[in-house]
Order: sequence, then structure tokens, then C-alpha cells
Amino acid sequence: MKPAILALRGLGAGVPEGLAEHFTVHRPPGGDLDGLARHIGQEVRAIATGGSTELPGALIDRLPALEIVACYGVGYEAIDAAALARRGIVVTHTPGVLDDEVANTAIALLLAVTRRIVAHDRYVREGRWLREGNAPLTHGLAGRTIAIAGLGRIGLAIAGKLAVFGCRVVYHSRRPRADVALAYYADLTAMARDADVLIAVLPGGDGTRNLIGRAVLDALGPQGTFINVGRGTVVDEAQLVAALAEGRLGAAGLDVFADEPHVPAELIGMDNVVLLPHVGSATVETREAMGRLLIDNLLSWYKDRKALTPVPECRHMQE
Ligand code: NAP
Ligand code: 8YV
Repeated sequence: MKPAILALRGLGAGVPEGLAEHFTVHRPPGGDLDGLARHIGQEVRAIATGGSTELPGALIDRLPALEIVACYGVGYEAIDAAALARRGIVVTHTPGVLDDEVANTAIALLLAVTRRIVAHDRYVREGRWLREGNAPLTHGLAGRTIAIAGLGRIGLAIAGKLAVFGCRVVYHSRRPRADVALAYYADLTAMARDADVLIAVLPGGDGTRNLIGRAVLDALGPQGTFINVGRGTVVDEAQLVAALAEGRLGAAGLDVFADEPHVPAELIGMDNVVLLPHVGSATVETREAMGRLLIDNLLSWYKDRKALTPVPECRHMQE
């Protein structure tokens, strides 16, 4: 008999169908987790879910046979992985396979914002080129300092891609990396003060909430650009809106927001901001790779109790 798996919100297209080849897939009708737990709670051995989809402890309590939670995505801030690990439940995610595409998204936002690609597109469409003449000049990237907050897998991919632009790349994280030659800043505000552009690619959750607040944004300054492809919660969104509105921050390119899919109304009307609907990893190829890795983690677990890409909190659980 195929093991029973609970498929929750946040899975990519095709993932439930892929799971169905190996598992009996249960999806909560109308999101009714309570009803589902009542009916098949004793049977559920696995959960497949999005890393930003809340996984209530009260639900876990009702799934006594649960062994593994497989997340679609690398970020898993909505999952209390340490608590699950203590209960002997392994959590997996999909690191690595999306680095290149998320890094491309960061570079696309960087160019779109600094070269005003979207604003200039509007300039043409609105007939302003004809009426007003050439669009205003912008600034290039060569010789600029680009700061990366969070030099992990994706941050490193961004740094690699930035090498061709002739800019200086610096970074901040809690610890310096021994394997990179880039300048390290222990102090995020000090780094922002020295930077022309700050690219955030930090994980979400309580540990990074509002890490980028008024001090960092003011340090980046009126000529500075802020790009975020990590999680919206790492920046104090009200402070970001105020800094842009008051001209204390120059421009922003945002793929992620604090309360998705809600975007602060003030940002919509701003010409110096490029907004994306959390599409960092959203190519057919990358999403397929994420779905495949999620399923391969489950299959590997059921084959020999070894998950392929457990989250750090669960790495010790490999038998
Ligand atoms: P990763 O390899 O774990 O890198 C995270 C980096 O952040 C590490 O360098 C870590 O270094 C640093 N960091 C963590 N907590 C920090 C803190 N409190 N202060 C300063 N630095 C901190 O993760 P990744 O694979 O690169 O992914 C990063 C994040 O990107 C994910 O967690 C996810 O939220 C987001 N993401 C977004 C998209 C999208 O579609 N926009 C797609 C994929 C991922 P230290 O441990 O040394 O501090
Ligand atoms: C996805 C992401 O958008 O991997 C992550 O952490 O944010 C993105 O790859 C998400 O996980 C799937 O909706």
C-alpha cells in the first residue's frame, strides 16, 4: 500500500500529480485540516507543503504516524523544524536547484531599477518620448559598490554574476565565510553606508524580522538602491515606504513582501520602484527541479531513511 501524504498549500503545479505516483495524496477539502485530521490523521506518514505555509503544532499532534515534512522551496520560515526534529520528524527543503534563477531575478531587478527599464518602458508607451524628448540619464554599475546581505547559496550566485559588471561586491552575514575573498562587514548599517546598492537575500522568520530598518535604509541613502529577493519580513516595510516617499532612499526592486500577496498601496504609485510577485524561482525548469527534489527526498526517506536535503535542524537525524 502506498504511504498516505498530506499535500498542503504552496506546492508547485504538477507536484501533487507527481506525488500521486508514489503516495496516496490527501488534500484538505476547502482547507479543512481539522476534518481531514479527524478522518485520516492516523494514516498520514508525510506532509508536502510550501515553506511559507503555516504548519500548526495542533495539526502535528493529530498525526501520530508522521515521519517527514517535505517543503517546496528553500525557505521554511513557517515550519518549526527544531520542534519537529525533537519529535523525530525530519524536515526537507529544496536548496541549490533554484540559486541560479533567483540570482538572475536579483540581477534583473538591479538593472531594471538602476537603468529605469520599467519607467522608461512607460515613457515610450505614454508618448512622452515624442512629446518631451529623450528620457533622463541613469547611472551605470561599473565602479559601484554592491552589498549583499546574506551570502549563502543564492547570495554567492548573485556575487558570481555581478563579477561581469565591474562593480565591487561586499557582504554581511552573522559570520564571515572562509571560502570567499569579498570584503565582509559584521555591521549591516556600516555596510549600507559604504554601498550604492544593497541586495537582501536573507531567510525569513523571527531571527531576521525587520533587520533592515530605518538606520540601514538611511545609511543607504537618497542615491542608494535596495533590492530584496529573500523575504519581505526582513525589511521594516513601513520604514521602507517612508524612506522612498521622503526621498531618504533612492529606489527599490522588490520580489518579496511582508504580507504576500498584499503590497503596500504607496509602492504601487512610485516610479522609482519595480515590483515583482515573488517570482524569483518561477521558471518552468527551476520549478520542475524543485518538485523533483521534493519528491526525491520523500522517496529516499522511504527507501533507506536518508533524506537528500534535510534542513540544518534535521541533519543529525540521518540514520
Ligand atoms: P542560505 O544558503 O542558508 O543563505 C542564507 C544566508 O543568510 C547565509 O549566508 C547566512 O549566513 C545569512 N543569515 C542568516 N541569518 C542571518 C542573520 N540573522 N543576519 C545576517 N545574516 C544571516 O540560503 P539561500 O539558499 O541562499 O536562500 C536564502 C533565502 O532566500 C531563503 O531562505 C528564502 O527565504 C529566500 N528565497 C527567495 C526566493 C524568491 O523566490 N524570491 C527563492 C528562493 C529563496 P550566517 O549563517 O553566517 O549568518
Ligand atoms: C518559491 C521561495 O517561490 O524557495 C523559496 O524559498 O521563496 C521560492 O522558491 C516558493 O518556495 C514556492 O512558492
